[in-house]
Amino acid sequence: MAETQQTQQTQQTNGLEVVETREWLDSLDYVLSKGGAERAGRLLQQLALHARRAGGVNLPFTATTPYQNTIASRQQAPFPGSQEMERRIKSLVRWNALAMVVRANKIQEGIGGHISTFASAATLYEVAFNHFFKASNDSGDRDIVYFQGHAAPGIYARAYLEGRIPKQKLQNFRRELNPGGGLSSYPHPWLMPDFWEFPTVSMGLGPIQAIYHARFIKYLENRGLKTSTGGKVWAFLGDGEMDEPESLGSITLASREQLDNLIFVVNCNLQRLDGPVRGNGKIIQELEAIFRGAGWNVIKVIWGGDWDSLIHADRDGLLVKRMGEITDGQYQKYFVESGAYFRQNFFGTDPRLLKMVEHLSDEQLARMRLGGHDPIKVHAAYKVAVEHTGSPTIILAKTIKGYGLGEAGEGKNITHQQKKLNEDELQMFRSRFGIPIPDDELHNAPFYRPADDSPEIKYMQERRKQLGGYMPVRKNRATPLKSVPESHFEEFYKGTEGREASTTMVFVRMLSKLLRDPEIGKLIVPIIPDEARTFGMEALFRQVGIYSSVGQLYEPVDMDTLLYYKEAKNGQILEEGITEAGSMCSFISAGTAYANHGINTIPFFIYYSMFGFQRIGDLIWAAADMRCRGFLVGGTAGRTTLAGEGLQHQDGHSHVLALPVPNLMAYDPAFAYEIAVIIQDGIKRMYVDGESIFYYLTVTNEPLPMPEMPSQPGIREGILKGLYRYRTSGKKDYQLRAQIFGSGTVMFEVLKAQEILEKNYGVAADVWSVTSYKQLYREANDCERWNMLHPKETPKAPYVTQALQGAPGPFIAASDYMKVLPESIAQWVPGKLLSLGTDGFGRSDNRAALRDFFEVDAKHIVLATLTALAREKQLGPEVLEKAIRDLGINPEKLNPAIS
Ligand SMILES: Cc1ncc(C[n+]2csc(CCOP(=O)(O)OP(=O)(O)O)c2C)c(N)n1
Ligand SMILES: [Mg+2]
Repeated sequence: MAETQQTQQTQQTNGLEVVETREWLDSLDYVLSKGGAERAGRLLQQLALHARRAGGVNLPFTATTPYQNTIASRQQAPFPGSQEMERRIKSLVRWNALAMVVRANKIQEGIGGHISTFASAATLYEVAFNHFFKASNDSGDRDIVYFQGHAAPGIYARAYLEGRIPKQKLQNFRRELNPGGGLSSYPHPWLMPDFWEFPTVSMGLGPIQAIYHARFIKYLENRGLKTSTGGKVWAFLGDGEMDEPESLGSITLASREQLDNLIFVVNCNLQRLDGPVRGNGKIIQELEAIFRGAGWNVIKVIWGGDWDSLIHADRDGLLVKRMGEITDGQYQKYFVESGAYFRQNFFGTDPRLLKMVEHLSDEQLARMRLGGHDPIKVHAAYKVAVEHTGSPTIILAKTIKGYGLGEAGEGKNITHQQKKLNEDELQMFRSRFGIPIPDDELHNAPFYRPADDSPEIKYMQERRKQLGGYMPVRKNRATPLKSVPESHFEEFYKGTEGREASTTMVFVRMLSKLLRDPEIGKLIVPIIPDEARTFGMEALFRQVGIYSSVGQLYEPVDMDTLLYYKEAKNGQILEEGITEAGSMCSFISAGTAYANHGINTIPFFIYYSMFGFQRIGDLIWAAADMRCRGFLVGGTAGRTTLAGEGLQHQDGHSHVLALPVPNLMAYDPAFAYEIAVIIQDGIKRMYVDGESIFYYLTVTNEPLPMPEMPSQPGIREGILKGLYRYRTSGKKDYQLRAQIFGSGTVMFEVLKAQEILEKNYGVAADVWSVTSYKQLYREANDCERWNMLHPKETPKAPYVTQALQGAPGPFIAASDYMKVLPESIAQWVPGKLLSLGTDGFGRSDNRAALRDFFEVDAKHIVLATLTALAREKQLGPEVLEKAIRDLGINPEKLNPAIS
């Protein structure tokens, strides 16, 4: 009896609550209709405040909004184009993208390719191509688009319909080496320099680059190097890709810098390669929370127009509540299941929900479109995004992976890898998208392009014409520099006249001179990840200022000092804070501005050499692909030159890691004049001659007297090619001869060894400066291969062989890098080469101790030279034994390479 009473009471309370809720909602509706969204928003804020004051009501924190579209249907902008025409064009693009992959795999099993990524993103791209992507506007500016890498087939398919890519090339998708050429699997400017601008297929590199690119555009504008014209940076990304640390790691920079020129479009097809992105959660909600929290404008495009009337009728929020309960894994299940299953499983939990859809057949239910497949919803979102000011925008669009593939893979876990369709599946796809290809031709998956004067082709051409031309198009938009100013480099040829200077100091001085140059000074972009003081660059703070989009809103603590921390709107230094990845993205933006913006900015990115290739190697690889220009400067370089820092900081391998990057010139200079020659020539090659190369230069912080450039002929050539004779032994009464290579600061140990050898052992050793093993290695390989391919012609001798020809005695190399670096050229050295280097983990100690430990100091170079002579039977082992004793070397010491 008591129980029944209680139930009755609960029902009454519930009933009251329903009535009360309805009254409040009606009142809110009234305010909404009379005062609009803003007024309603203010009212809700006041209500929340009042509730807290009057009743201690604390609204729970929520970073997300309900699982529905951010733009309500009544707010959405009308669609400006012909929906039907655009649907037909999109179908054509879909078909050709699919055919490209299917054909490639028919011709050659296992050649790969992706169908389902573009299938899910087609609407997202097509709406942008037809209505948003600006190739240029009146003032010549344009949108920058980062296309999702493995959606490439769709982008090629469109270019084919536009008449920009011939059928032959489409046929050779992923078979680039076929006669007549083909199309690269993914976006690669190196391989298709007239087409692709950004290599995006290494997940995560697209988003972080887009952020820094958008910021760099503002930098160019604020510094007066570019006029502001409202171009946008678009990045099309995968929802799985958002798990990469690079995807999320810099999003606060975008909001802090108010990058309203940046739009992320995340294709939330809920799947990645293996399966669901968040089977047990909701990726859209998760990303919304992250990006809202970071201050982005978030636009969710979840439900298509088919849902509008249901959502409108959902007065009590039952439907939206149910939408929010379902996990992504379950949504994916609905994509592959029947309408009956959907009805029962999704709506069947509440009779009121079931009632809402009773007028819809199972068939209709199954076809209810998602937001990312609805051009009207997508268009509305883009329009809001491009008009939004004050913060970056992210659009989270829900789609189905493999959309349109049906049984062949729509929404299935295997869909990412699907590249083969049987005839039935092709037929189904063909019919679904209305492609006029007869059944008996389907087995070949032929491409289909209507005539130039067909309504579809005319429409798409007209749309692109209106928007300024085709996309993507990559080209060099800059005019080359006329020359490199010579005078800034001259002082460095003279050396420091006995004063000690580190090569870092030399470099910084050179940079500061270049910054003063009336022609190229403004084009220099110094980029530093919070290391300026480490490199003694703080004088530049004052000289050219640190870039800040808002200027300096505070009184700097060191205002009364000469070198105060000066931030300015037109500041030139990009002081990035502790992010090598972000700094590298700035480097790429500046180093590719010649192509992207027609501006010859010359980036100098200065960082701890250990945190370059090792940490952000993939971005350096991307820079190479992008034909990026500029100078990467590895500071505090060398395993034994950086004193005290130990294992994590001492770099003895960045030059080895630089070897694989084909268009990267890597130098390990010892002297000021070498740096001057390399930088001067580098600017000329990149910005006057327009070569697609960039530079890696190591500089060190050991103060040493910088010598004058020797006056022998060919020295500049030697520096640039990688090797020249720096000092011939002056010893006349020698018994023995040897040749020693030195690089970086270890060169100074080599010079000391030269003296000891002359004085104590009767050895006349010549000293060679090796500025670049990489250059020597590459050139020698080039000769080697030419000789192999031209057996009857006079063989070419590599530069290193020619330069060393006739130099008497064995060869010894010492550097602050791994032994393998000199050994990479051993076969072209005309004699035996013994290499000393710094294999192993670093230690915290001073330079002398480190060089002893790694066996690259003068005494070890002496011993190595004597050993090399002994191996040629010019000395006996007793001399070596005595030398070991005299030099104070412990023969039982630990092997640094493995300790
Ligand atoms: C750094 C990196 N790791 C792994 C891959 C291999 N890969 C290519 S696509 C893909 C799945 C992508 O899923 P998502 O980002 O959701 O894109 P979708 O195809 O679903 O649009 C993976 C793992 C890659 N390209 N880059
Ligand atoms: Mg995905």
